[in-house]
Parts: sequence; structure tokens; C-alpha cells
Amino acid sequence: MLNTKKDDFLSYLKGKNLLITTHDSADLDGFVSVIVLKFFFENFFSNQNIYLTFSKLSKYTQNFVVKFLQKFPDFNFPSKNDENFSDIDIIVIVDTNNIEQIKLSSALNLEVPFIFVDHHLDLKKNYGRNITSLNLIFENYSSTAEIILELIDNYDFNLPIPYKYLLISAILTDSGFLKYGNTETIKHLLNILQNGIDFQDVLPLLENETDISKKIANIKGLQRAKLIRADSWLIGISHVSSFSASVASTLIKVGFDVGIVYTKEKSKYRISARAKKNVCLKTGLHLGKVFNGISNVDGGGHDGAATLNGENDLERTLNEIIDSIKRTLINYKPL
Ligand SMILES: [Mn+2]
Repeated sequence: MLNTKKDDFLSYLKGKNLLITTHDSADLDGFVSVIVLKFFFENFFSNQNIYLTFSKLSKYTQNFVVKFLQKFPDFNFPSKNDENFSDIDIIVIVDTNNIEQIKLSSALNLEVPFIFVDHHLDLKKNYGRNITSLNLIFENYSSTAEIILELIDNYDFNLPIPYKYLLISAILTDSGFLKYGNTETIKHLLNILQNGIDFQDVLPLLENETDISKKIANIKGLQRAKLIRADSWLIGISHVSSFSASVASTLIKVGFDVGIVYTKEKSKYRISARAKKNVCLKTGLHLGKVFNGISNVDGGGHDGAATLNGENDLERTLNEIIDSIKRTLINYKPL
């Protein structure tokens, strides 16, 4: 990240009252990015209010918070959301660049500008109030936490140990424990870890006891899976009533190259897809771009993971997705 970019970002925010938030059902990366950014701003700036707010935390994040507090009982997570937004000058939105994923009507109704700090595909949507020149959107980072870490690192800022645990946890989960990471991800981890944190101490915080409803969703999703074969590629389609992302990952684990799973409630539906990393690298498949290219829906994501929300027309959308994925896979000619 260019230093001038960081300097511009911070000098714009200096002296302004800020609200930091993230996408709905905040995952660990979104949650941690908000917490660490608030801590940094509070120490870096003076005489300005720094608020944060969440619409909802994901179940995984909630479980993490419980375990984290057993390890650091004195750590002060914000006990409740800041709700008085009357003096906010600007909103910093982390871990998404899609306003549709923010479920905070009271904050969004404020007529104030906002800036994105994110590592997802830059949707380049033209939101009138987004100061695009100040956005820190870098698709080559495997987590937003790494962008925040680099920002902080520049200013010789000493982060207390619990905050380091938070950042490591976010980087590990968002990079799929490095499966989706790169050399920079490892450098970022090394950077935090070398100051006296034992890697093995972090891992227990990230263990996930799968609850029974998720297990059942995974099993039912597998039972209902339909196989579509395109050349030597295997695409799996299934449906569940919740946990579609987890089920899509499960499809990949059992042998599908691409897993597509939908949930439907009345006319509204949600589609999650996962693809094997090596399939994306080989064929150029980018699920985020596929989803973003479907008309009349709201979708996006990464090459190997994407989500879409739509209304009516589930069949049409599914067919469009399958056709687009098939086309990319079939066009691939091994050297
Ligand atoms: Mn993220």
C-alpha cells in the first residue's frame, strides 16, 4: 500500500467525528478490523469522537468473543453499540464495499460521506457519498485486518498483545488458515508473531464447535446435491434452509470443483458458491465476477467464494450462473 494513500486517508479523517462499521453478520475479519481501527484512531487522533456499531455478529464471531474473554478477561469489547450518531462527520466501512451488505438504517440515513477499507473485488459502484479517492480497497490482500495492520505499522504504533491476537485470528480465518493466503499474508503474520506471541496459543481461540443445525444442513445439502459434469469438471448444486456457504464448502471438500448452494425464503433467495483454488488459478474462474455480472441481483465476492442475494427468478439466476461457470471451465485448454 502506498504511503501517500495512508497519509491522505488519515489526514482527511483527522479532527472529524468518525463512525466505524462493517457488513451485517460480521465475520471475524470485519469485527476485528472495526475494533482495531477504533483503538488506533483513538490513540492516533485526539479531540474527536470515534464511534463503532455492528448490526449483528456471526455465530462464529460470537463464539470467538467468549473464548477470547476467557483468555483476556480484562479486555473491553464494546458492550453495546454507539447509537447517537448526531455528530458524525464521516463513516468508515470495513470489509465490504457494497452498501447493500450494511444493515444499519439509522447510520446510512445520515447525510455524511463514507470511505471503504476492504479487500473484496472493487465493485466500483457509484455511491454519491463515497469519497472514492480515499478508499483503501486492495483485492490482493487476504483479509481487511492486514490492510489495517499495514496502516498502523507505518506510524510506529505499539499494539497491545490482545489486539495482536485479534489481528492474527482475523488473518488466519479470512485466509482459510493460509489456504487463500500469499507471501504477504505470511509476512504480515510473521510481523505480528515475532513480538512474543506463540502461534499455538492463538489456535484454540479459532476452534469451531459445529452446532447440530449446521451439521444437519451439511448432511442434507450433500444428500440433495445434483452433479453437473462439464468436461472433466464437476459442479454440485444443492439447497438448504440455512448455512448455504458452509454447505458449498462441504461440496468442495467431498470432490466437486465448484459448489453452488441456494436458500429460498418466499420470493427472496440467496446463493453461495465455492470453487477450488487450483480450479480458479487454472481456468481463470472468478465467482465474484460471475455473480457480479448477473442482472437484477446483488452479488460479488472473491475468485473462490461468492454470495448473491436476489428476489424472484431463482431458476433464471441459477441457470445464468451455471452457464457462465461452465463456459469458463470448458474454455480452459490445458497446455
Ligand atoms: Mn474479510
